[in-house]
Amino acid sequence: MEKTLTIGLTLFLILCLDMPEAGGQNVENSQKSLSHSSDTKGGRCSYTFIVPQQKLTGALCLNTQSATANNLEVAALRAELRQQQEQLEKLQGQLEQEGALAMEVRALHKEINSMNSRIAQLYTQLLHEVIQKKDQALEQRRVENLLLNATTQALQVSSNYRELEKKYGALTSMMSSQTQFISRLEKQCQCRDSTLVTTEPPKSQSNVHPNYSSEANKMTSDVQRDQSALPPQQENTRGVHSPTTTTASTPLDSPVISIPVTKTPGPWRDCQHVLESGETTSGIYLLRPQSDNRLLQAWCEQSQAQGGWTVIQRRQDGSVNFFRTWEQYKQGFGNLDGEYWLGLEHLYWLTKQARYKLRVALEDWQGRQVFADYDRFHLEPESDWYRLRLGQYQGNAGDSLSWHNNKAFTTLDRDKDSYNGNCAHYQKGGWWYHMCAHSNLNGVWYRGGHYRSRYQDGVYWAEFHGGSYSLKRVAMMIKPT
Ligand SMILES: [Ca+2]
Repeated sequence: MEKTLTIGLTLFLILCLDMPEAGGQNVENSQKSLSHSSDTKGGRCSYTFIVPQQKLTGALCLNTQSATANNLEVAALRAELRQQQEQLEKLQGQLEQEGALAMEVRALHKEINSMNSRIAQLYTQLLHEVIQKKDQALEQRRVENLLLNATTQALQVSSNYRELEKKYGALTSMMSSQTQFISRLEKQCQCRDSTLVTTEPPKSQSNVHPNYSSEANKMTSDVQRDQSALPPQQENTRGVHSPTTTTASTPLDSPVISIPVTKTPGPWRDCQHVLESGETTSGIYLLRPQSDNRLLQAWCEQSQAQGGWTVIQRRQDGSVNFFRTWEQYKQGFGNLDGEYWLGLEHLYWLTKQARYKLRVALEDWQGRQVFADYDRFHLEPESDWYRLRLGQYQGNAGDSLSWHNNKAFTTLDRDKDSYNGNCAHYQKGGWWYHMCAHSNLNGVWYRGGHYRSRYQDGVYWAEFHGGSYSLKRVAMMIKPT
């Protein structure tokens, strides 16, 4: 029994020496126990009970190597640890580098995104500019087309104008030749048989002025509608010449064509010249004022008021429309055997060659005849709009023309009057209007005297019958004083 205990103690001591790492306190206790046991070797035998401090489980490793080997192993482990730490540091360095790279990649991504956005923006802008340029190109093409159209139209108008000019020239030439032809015919007729009366009616004044515009014809229709019904004989005689007669007639008689037999063929300066030449028969004569190369025909009134009167205007049946343009009033229109207007240009040249007086002969629907004389009458040239120059009034009709003295002539297409509007437009005829009052012998010929109209547009002489009375017969005549 004692031997067994000794072996057990010895074994325990070995175990305690082999486990230096088990705990400092236990080692110290073991050493104490050992020294105590040694002490007991030399003396009395003693024993010690060793109680394990903790329960050991599993296998117990018993190292039989020496402490040096352990130290070497520890050193090796430490070296490995350092190596691993170095590797770890290296890896960390690499990781850091990779992190920087990742940051850089992210920054690059951002930049790429930004650039993409900018490219998209630039692309949109480019598209917009392209569209805008296309629009501009379209607009330019449109303007070019418009310009081309305008140019084409201008060329067309120019071409039409040239054609009209040619036609006008041809008509003028034809008119001139016709006038000369008529003149020759008249001379031949007079030379062949001075006792016979020619049966060939002369060309009417309207044929002398063929260049009436379609606009005027349209207006003629308009005015004709305004007038009351024309008597049947007017419809029959319009444009048709009555049989020729040598019977002297006053301007207030029924319209007849009269080509008097003359001792000389003319032309004469005016009807006073005709009378002085011994031609005492009233009718149509060929005239040519001094300083004027153009021939004209006019009715010479040789029986009334000592004769020698050149009739410049006549109204008697409403067969001719007087609502006409400036050019027509300038050249003259109507029928010499009926209603007509001699023409402002002829009047200008006639009254330029001497001092003339004017007689206005009027007749109402009761047959009462009156007159208004002005001791001086002439017109300024067209450059002054054929301004009226009148002398002193004398007569029994009342003075309805002095109001218009020194006034320019006004037509529907050339307003020269003092009124805000155009008197010729309201009163439907050209006249030397001051304002729209007192007289207009070129208005609408209303049947029966008093008329109803929106405007004062009848053939009226206000100082005779007022403005709303349209006279039956009217004639304006001039004669040198
Ligand atoms: Ca006016």
